[in-house]
Amino acid sequence: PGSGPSTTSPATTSAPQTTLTTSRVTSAPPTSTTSTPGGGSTTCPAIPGGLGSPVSNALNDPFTFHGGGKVTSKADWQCRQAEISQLLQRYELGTLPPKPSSVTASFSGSTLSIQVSENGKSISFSVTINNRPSGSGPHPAIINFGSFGGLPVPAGVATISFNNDDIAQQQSQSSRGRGKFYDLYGSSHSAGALTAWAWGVSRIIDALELTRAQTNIDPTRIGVTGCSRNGKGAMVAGALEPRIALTLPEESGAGGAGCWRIAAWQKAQGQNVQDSTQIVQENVWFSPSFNQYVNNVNALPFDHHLLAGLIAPRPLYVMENVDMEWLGKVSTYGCMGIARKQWQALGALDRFGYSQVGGNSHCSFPSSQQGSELNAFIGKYLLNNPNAGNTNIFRSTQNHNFNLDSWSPWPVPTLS
Ligand code: MCU
Repeated sequence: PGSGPSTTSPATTSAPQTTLTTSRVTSAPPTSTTSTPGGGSTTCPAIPGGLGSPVSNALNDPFTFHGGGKVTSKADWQCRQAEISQLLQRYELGTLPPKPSSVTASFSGSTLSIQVSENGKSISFSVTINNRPSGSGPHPAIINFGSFGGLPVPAGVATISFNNDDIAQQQSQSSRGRGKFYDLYGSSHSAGALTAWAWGVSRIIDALELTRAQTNIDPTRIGVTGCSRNGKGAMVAGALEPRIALTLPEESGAGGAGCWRIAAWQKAQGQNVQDSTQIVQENVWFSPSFNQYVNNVNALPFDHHLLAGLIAPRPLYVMENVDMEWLGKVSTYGCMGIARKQWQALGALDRFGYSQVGGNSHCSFPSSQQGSELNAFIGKYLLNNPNAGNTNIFRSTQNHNFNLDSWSPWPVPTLS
């Protein structure tokens, strides 16, 4: 009892698995110049308009472009990531603005002050840098969202406290369009809070690049973490900001490490899980543009395995809690188990971790994830210690009887 669904394949729904919508733009040029997540630009297939993908309760194929072509190389993967980012922004997250025209920063005591101007408007915010290691450096740092949870950060790594609510509020529906991001871009900007926070993380990294000599922090070795709603934020920041070197979402659940389709299926089995229809009522984490799809998530050209895939092959370590049904424990297990196939395709399984344990209350980090998991990820990817331990992790203390392959009925290529 209570051990999750016993069915091992996607729920049978009447939705056909291979029907393309008719809204595809056929006159689009076959290629376009795209900025890839790594910051370069390359010639990529044009992104057709419309939902365009098969309506399917199985999770979308990461290795097929929106227009139907196959992803066969690492260069293709960069194009596919740029496309997935655009699709997520269009239908779920809202638009991530480009780097503003002016970003300046100063560091004094432990306070990093950041000023941003765009289109004649300005905002400023600050973050606190604690535990700056002594020694020559430069040193890595982990940006921690807000005040929930917090990871035990090992010696040698500074912590940066980011008051994400200052950038975009998250009290309730009434928080829509409130916070410094919206002071700069307007209260009707399409970005939901998760996107606005990711923008804020990007400005922190801009500021760290400008103040290297003062902070002695290495802007190429920055991790990001947060728990629960702020874990969703950490996941989206890692996905949208390629300068993040290590992404560490803690108990992010639905809207973070969970997939909409799997949560919908769990809910249909009678489980008390947060799903897309509820989450947009509760808060303003997503763009208003997502509202029209929350009852029809099988039509989306992505799910959160592809959000995670924006990070691949950068390292990602996802922590979840088997005791929290609301977060969608089957959904995060399945979603991340399938996300992992993207690191597999890139020959980077030692950069992907999913660990789901129990016995701890929500956002109180359990010691069972510390020594051999969290410390291994931080050691290897922020402290440059190749012998920090095993980082190829996929485990849950509960057997969910979840058939990963039947929810991902596509081949995994080897990309080179
Ligand atoms: C797991 O994150 C959220 C969850 O999505 C909400 O439904 C609930 O209200 O709050 C969680 C949270 O942020 O707890 C601190």
